[in-house]
Amino acid sequence: MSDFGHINRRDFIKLGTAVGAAAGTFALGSRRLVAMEQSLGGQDFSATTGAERQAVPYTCLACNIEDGGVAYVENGRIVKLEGNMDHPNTRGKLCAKGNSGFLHVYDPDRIMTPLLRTGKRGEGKWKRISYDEATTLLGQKLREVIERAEREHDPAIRNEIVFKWGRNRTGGAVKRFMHALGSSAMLNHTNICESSKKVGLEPSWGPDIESCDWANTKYILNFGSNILETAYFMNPNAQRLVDGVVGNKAKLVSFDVRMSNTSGFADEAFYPYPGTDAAIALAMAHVIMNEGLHDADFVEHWTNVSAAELIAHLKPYTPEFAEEESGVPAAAIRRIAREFATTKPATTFSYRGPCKHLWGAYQEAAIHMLNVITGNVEKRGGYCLPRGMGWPQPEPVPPQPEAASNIAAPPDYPLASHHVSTHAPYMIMKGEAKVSVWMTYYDNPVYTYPSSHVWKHFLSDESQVPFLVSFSPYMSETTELSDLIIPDVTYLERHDPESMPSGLYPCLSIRQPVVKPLGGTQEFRQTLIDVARKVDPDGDLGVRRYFAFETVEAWMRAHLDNIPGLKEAGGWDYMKAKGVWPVYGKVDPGTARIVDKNGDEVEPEYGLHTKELSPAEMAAAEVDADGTIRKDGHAIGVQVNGRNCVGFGTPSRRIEIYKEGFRKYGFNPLPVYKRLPSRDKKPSEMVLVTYKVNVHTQSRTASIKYLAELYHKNPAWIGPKAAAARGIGDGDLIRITSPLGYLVTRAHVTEGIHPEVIAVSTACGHAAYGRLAQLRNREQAAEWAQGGDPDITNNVWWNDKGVHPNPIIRLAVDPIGGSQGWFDTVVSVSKAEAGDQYGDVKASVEQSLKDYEETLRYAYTGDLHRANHQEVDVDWDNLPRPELHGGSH
Ligand SMILES: Nc1nc2c(c(=O)[nH]1)N[C@H]1C(S)=C(S)[C@@H](COP(=O)(O)OP(=O)(O)OC[C@H]3O[C@@H](n4cnc5c(=O)[nH]c(N)nc54)[C@H](O)[C@@H]3O)O[C@H]1N2
Ligand SMILES: Nc1nc2c(c(=O)[nH]1)N[C@H]1C(S)=C(S)[C@@H](COP(=O)(O)OP(=O)(O)OC[C@H]3O[C@@H](n4cnc5c(=O)[nH]c(N)nc54)[C@H](O)[C@@H]3O)O[C@H]1N2
Ligand code: SF4
Ligand SMILES: [Mo]
Repeated sequence: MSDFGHINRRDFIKLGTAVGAAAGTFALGSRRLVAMEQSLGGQDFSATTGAERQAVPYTCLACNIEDGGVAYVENGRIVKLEGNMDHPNTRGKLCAKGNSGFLHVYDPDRIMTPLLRTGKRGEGKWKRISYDEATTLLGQKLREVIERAEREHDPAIRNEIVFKWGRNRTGGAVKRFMHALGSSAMLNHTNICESSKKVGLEPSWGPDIESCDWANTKYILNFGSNILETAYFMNPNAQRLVDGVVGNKAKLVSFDVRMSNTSGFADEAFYPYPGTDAAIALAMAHVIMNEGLHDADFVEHWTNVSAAELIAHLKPYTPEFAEEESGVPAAAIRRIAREFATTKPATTFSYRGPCKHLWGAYQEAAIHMLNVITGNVEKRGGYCLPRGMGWPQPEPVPPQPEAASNIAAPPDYPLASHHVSTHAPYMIMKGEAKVSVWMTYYDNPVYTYPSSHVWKHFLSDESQVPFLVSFSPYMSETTELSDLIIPDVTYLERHDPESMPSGLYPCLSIRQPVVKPLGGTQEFRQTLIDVARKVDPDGDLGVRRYFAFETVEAWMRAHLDNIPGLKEAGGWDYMKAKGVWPVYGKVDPGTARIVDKNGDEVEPEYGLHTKELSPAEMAAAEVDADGTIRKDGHAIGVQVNGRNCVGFGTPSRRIEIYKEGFRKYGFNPLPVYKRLPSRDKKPSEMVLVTYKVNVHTQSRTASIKYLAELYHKNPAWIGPKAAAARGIGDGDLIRITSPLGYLVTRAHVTEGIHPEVIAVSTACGHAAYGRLAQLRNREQAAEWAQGGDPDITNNVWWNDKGVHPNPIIRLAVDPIGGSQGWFDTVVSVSKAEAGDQYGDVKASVEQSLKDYEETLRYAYTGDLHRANHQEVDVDWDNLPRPELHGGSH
């Protein structure tokens, strides 16, 4: 970084001289120079006047990593974004998506006013109405449902109010709203995201994700995460991965089914057959345990299994077996296992690659175990617990709704603690739940879900969904089907509290309007306040009292003004000025580490599980025979070597490699490898996988000009042998056919992929989301849109918007974690047929309905469950039914 600054400065002087001489503005150049000399960021100057630009901190949400940013505002317009140097995990750097984030605000196709449908659903005919009219209408619709529930003395009727969200970073606002209305019918997007990872981890050690100490590690095993481009915590993780690999000379070994940019950066990369990571991880564990390379002390004291039990369990998982399943050579598995166990510190990382399969939770649990048996947990340079911070919900907090909702907690998936949202339309179409009002927030299932055509079919049907409301500021594939749109503002114009465990320093951050919401638009929180008041104008329904905030800012104060430490620093006012708390130190320009006043590194805290319970906490506590410390019926810690430690967030406070909760429903309590149906495909078939790219976020950046210019088409990656066998050449038009239908795209022939895999990236091929995303940029903007920006109308040189694969991806859910098996769809690939057009996509709803029935067969209540879990010692004829209550599981 110091070199960078140095070179830049010299260049800058030259530039300043040239510009200054030409334009006669020497003073301007030198003023900027001073700013650059003194700081790495945090100040910016007008290019025209030289005046300092207003700097307003915020938290990025161009993707979900929540980096800290600073917006520079000139004449009321955002002119530049940069990373907040005070954010300990962002360290002053934003990625391409983050840097171009202000284009979300100025998107000419942004919806600038509430809209009421006038034509048929999806026809695109709208009437502009005011926020007052829109919130009144929604308030009435909700009140009708609540009144009917009261009249019929049936709280379950309230569950006809459905709220489905995708990226919900509202700090609990939506849950508060739904609980206030008394409905449990909340659906998130986590089962299409990474829920089986969470369900593999939570019962193992408490939290749903790991935080690796990349920068200080010596060895990294990556299973199916594209850390440098995507991964949860992309920017902060990518920075620290580079710190570790380049700065600390750590070795990176990467398993991905294709040559992702992370695999390309690795010392060694392997292409396993999709869904076989667990076989590889278990084989590595087999080697480590059998060769005595494990951390015997950690296994004995910190897990709920013994070394002997593990060795017995791992017996069948030899490297030769793993080679059979995955194609990764046994010798390599053996060698890497030894290296991983003997290089300290070391860590694994995994994301969607392994877990987005049938039985994905086992895959994650198997990978997790590698860190446990090698004792790398909570060590500097190791595999650490995530570090986040909380904030209180303002009192009064609405109680949990009385009645459980089937669609929020499908009883066939009792372990799926992050819901199974993919199943909702199917369950409703089968009559298992009823909808009166469906609200969709930051959510675009008609584009982002598997068998996305089913969502279009479902949400278009007024008999299934009588009233559909969207809060989106963009006309997405889902929003265009709505009856009512009450547009939110963008993430740069609204308030949210945030805390993301994106590094080893826990911190809080905020979102605040860096400019006034454009054109009279209103933030979602204000809409919630307004609707709650209109549902319950007199307070007789008990809804209004939970939204008694005078302003949204008052709501933020209620979250942040009384947090110990932050309160003394100034609470909300402090956050408005700084954007993040606490500030740990400064970024050292030479090492990019966080340092104190003396230049010494501010070390993150490690060994969180070994923190000792205080005498006050131990008072009246009891210790059971296994060492678990209990108080008031709760496990609060564990005794290890005579010390009373807090331990992990599991029932025994140890790491539970053995999960009794899994066994209860006939799943294997220990991590196992299950051969997937896709592993037994015909040799002529291929497995379709999808992946994300560095410059796009899900369904929501195809309309961002800077990003679309960088990446707008997504030809299918296919290996040279697979292509040759089908007579396919690079760039040829091809058909990818699944049991649901087919799509027509182009081939990108590359060595960088497993020979039996075909990969199509997501984020392209939009059928809505503004003119640029659809390449209809020469058309006029809609009358409800912001309009303007000739850059989009006249300055687009590409003519390919890509092809979206989701309609042909089959619904297939992990019966444990409830997660969609994105990477399980078996396809055939051929040259396009006569008459095929690039971009053709056909998919059958009927066939998807059959897939729904098929995937239920794997659920613990289904006929295929027992056949797949012969080995589990459980009373198969008397598996329990889950206990359901309001809220969720
Ligand atoms: N084929 C394939 N499909 C995938 C994936 C994949 O890898 N491959 N990845 C999956 C994953 S991991 C996830 S998490 C999901 C994500 O899928 P979704 O949860 O559906 O999320 P997004 O596409 O990020 O955004 C949803 C919508 O939010 C709305 N929106 C955008 N900005 C704002 C705003 O400021 N305010 C409000 N109120 N709304 C806004 C827009 O209408 C946008 O379409 O997609 C999944 N789908
Ligand atoms: N740029 C960008 N960053 C993002 C997002 C974004 O949209 N854009 N979204 C964020 C979100 S919501 C999420 S959930 C994360 C997801 O972060 P990641 O999980 O890192 O990203 P994905 O592209 O979903 O999938 C990761 C990789 O899995 C590989 N893969 C597929 N099947 C297998 C398999 O069986 N085994 C192995 N080993 N690999 C396999 C794919 O080739 C792909 O490269 O990214 C986050 N960060
Ligand atoms: S990684 Fe995500 S949160 Fe961070 S700067 Fe990029 S878009 Fe913003
Ligand atoms: Mo995700």
